[in-house]
Amino acid sequence: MDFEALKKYSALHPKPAGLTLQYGTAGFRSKAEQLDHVMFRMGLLAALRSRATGSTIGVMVTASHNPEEDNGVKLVDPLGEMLHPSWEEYATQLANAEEQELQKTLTEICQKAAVNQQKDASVFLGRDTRPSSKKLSQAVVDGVSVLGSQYHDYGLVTTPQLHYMVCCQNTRGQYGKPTLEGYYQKLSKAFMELINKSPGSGEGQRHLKIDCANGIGALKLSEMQPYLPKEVLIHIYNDGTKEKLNHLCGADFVKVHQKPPKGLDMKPNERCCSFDGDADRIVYYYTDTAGHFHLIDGDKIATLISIFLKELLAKVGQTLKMAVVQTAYANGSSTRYLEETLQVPVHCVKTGVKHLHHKAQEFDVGVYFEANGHGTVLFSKAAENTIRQLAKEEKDDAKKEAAKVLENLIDLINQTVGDAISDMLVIEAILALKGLTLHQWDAFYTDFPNRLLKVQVADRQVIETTDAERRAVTPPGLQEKIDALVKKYKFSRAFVRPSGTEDVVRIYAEADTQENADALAHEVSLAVYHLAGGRGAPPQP
Ligand code: G16
Repeated sequence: MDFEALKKYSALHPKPAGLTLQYGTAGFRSKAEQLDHVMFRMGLLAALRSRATGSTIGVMVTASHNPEEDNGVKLVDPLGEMLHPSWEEYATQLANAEEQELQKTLTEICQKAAVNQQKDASVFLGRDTRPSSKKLSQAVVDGVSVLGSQYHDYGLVTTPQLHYMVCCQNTRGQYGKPTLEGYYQKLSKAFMELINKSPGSGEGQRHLKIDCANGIGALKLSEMQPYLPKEVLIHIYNDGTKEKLNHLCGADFVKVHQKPPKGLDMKPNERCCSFDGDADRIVYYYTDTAGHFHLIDGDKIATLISIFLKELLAKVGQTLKMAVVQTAYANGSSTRYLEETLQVPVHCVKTGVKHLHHKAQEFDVGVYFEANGHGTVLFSKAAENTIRQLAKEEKDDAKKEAAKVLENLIDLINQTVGDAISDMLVIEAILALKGLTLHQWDAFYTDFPNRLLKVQVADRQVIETTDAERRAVTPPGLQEKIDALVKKYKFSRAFVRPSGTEDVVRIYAEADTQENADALAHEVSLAVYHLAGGRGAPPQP
């Protein structure tokens, strides 16, 4: 390591003394002006991680669903997964080391993680459309370069595209070509083959309105459009030319507020969906003829995909083990439907794609979705090989056809991480193949009335949770209070947890009526405010 160069470059990206930031649910997130040193240091860390794994590592500059003024960084591991938890700790140490401790901290990480500094290193970079992203991404380049690592800067890409590139690179092209063209070609080819099999194929066009949250999704969808079949007409809204990123639009806004985004005009029964700021989440919605808004969130997406996969797996006659992974935010009605009606095992894990992804890897076919629309499907290598072999060699025509559909799905799904573009195409293909309208899909089950709220506290880390975040362990008395409040309402539950991407505590409540869910969520938010050091004025109903 060239410590002189390190010192020189680090001085160009100084750490504000005393500032500490935590590696959160999906990397670091903060106000953009606080992040220059974090980016430089994550460039350093990516180079070390690359040497430790002997693989290319990804660095994505984005704060996803957060406001435009924020920014953040997500690190991508060799197969396109989120950074391994053992390295999250190193990331936090490195980000928070004061200037004079930087060299020592780096040396310690190299020792603990047995990094061979003679090895080559390679880093892939990407960034979202935030005004601050370009400069912050240059800070990553400085960090990567000062440790002598190679890098390839993809510039503006969606987060899942970067995950995809990293996986393609490290599997030496087995997963696909590590180029945007390769991504568009692989997905559109699989999509085309699926759509051509649908009963309505050739009978006119399918329209879909997409709210791109004024973010990167708009750019990349436009690029992909020429690759898509003419039967599928996508209409892009909130493309970032007029309004601010994520402002009153995007998947997070639609999910939390349960209402349409600004800037997208909806006619009854039109198919609409929203991406989030870096296009790794998607939710669908429509209004009925009476003008009522209907949200189809990640839980319903998981259900649609599970139904379809279960039918196909039954047709190919394979006893592949399938399961669904959710978080505590999953609507109770979805869990019940999956377990009781569909008879698919469901597992609940902590919030964060890394936790869902990890659990889903335990099954032949693991479907994971957060209610907020972040999710994908994982196929084990063995399951994928079996399916591909059946698609090629099976004698029974019906079985062979089902295997081919599964094979196309495997190619269409971005198995590295939740991907709004890929998920949208998967959903469109399933709806077309099954001849389903959004109304029919929505009617699979009825969500229990629910409410999501946020409360600001002085230090959100005072709340510690257990049981996949469904119970609070600290501060003392909070869980007892929540239990007492929940008892007041029928068919109710509630939980609280500190966000790992925003400076807030999140509150979730379900009850028998919307009024009761709202009341319960409000009462729990007051309990958090009073027992966990609320900031500002108490929450209002
Ligand atoms: C990230 C994570 C998601 C998580 C979300 C909210 O999404 O990737 O798994 O659900 O943050 O996390 P929290 O409740 O801890 O703030 P994104 O789309 O913002 O990167």
